[in-house]
Amino acid sequence: MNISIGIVGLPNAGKSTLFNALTKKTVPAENFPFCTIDPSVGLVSVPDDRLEQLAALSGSLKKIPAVVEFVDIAGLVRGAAQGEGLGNAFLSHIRGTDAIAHVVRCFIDDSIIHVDGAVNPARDIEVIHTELLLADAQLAQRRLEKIEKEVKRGNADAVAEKELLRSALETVSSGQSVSSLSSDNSTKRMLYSLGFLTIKPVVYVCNIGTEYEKQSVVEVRKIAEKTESDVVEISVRSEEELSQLDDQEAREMRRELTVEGGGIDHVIRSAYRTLDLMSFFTTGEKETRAWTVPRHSSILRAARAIHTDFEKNFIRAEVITWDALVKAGSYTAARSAGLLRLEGRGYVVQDGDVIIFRVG
Ligand SMILES: Nc1nc2c(ncn2[C@@H]2O[C@H](COP(=O)(O)OP(=O)(O)OP(=O)(O)O)[C@@H](O)[C@H]2O)c(=O)[nH]1
Ligand SMILES: [Mg+2]
Repeated sequence: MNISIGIVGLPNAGKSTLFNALTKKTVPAENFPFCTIDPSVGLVSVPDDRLEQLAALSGSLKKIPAVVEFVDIAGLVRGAAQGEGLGNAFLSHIRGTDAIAHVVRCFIDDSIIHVDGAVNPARDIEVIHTELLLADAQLAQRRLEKIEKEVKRGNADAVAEKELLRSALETVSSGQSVSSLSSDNSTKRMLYSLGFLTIKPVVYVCNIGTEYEKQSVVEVRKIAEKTESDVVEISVRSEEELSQLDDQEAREMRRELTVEGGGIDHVIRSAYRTLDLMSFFTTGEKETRAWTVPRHSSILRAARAIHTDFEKNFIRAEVITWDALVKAGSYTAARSAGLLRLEGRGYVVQDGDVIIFRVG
């Protein structure tokens, strides 16, 4: 399963432009048979220098990065939850994603229409947030009606769900996201599976263009702070233009435009971090590959990321951190220096581990 991020925001905020810039960096199709998705869904590789260094060490024929799926969602407008604009269809696209990249217009350009007449990031964020809260309120209400019969019958699961739905409804009615409701993991999972939108983590992407007021970004940061969300500042249009040049040309152009490098990479990394994911690696002559698992995963969970048989038939693993391996120069050198640790079922994988699985 791919991790997927929905690009959300008002019309003309720069979502599709961001999507295009991101997907120019997309992974080669042959590595990913599922790569041909519809035009608004793209797989983007997570930039990772560790992968490069490990591939060089092993002389790998192939490098396979971790990937994140981005989904370009059409602009939400006030009233979307009531079916305005393209309304509910878009809310359901957001429902299918794991996290939200919220593009906020900060750039000033009179030739690009703003649906509310003027640039105002705090108001824009509020408009989107309100629609998501309304959609969540409707979801809770509908679900409450649906389970009422079971509740009356005394079904314990339904009674517990009703309790949870009622607190979710109360929370969103008071203007708070469902994510503020609980930090306990099993409750969170349940809220996720019920399909709430405001439980999803958010990365704010300030589209600063080539002209903007510093205050705009300050306002976005203030809002993001409340939920400990990441903020990335980029000029989406410049990034899209730069993504069409080769590396050398892009470097020169950046100097001319005084646009800092790595803006798009920040968005990708930030999404990855927001979802509390980490990577472990496998490396050899055939390929070096980054695998994505949730932080604090057990070695068995890591084995499952590769293949369910690896989890079932797991015997033990040989583990080394990526930098120790690169420093040693080769697996053989690392092994003879006693740097490979033997780990059993109880091991908790660390970000950057390089692993050899021994399976029966
Ligand atoms: N000046 C300026 N224009 C931009 C920038 N980013 C995007 N635009 C322009 O704004 C217009 C809308 O951009 P899109 O990326 O299509 O916006 P969107 O958010 O996908 O809009 P909808 O799909 O309608 O919701 C286009 O004409 C872009 O070229 C920017 O950084 N500066
Ligand atoms: Mg668009």
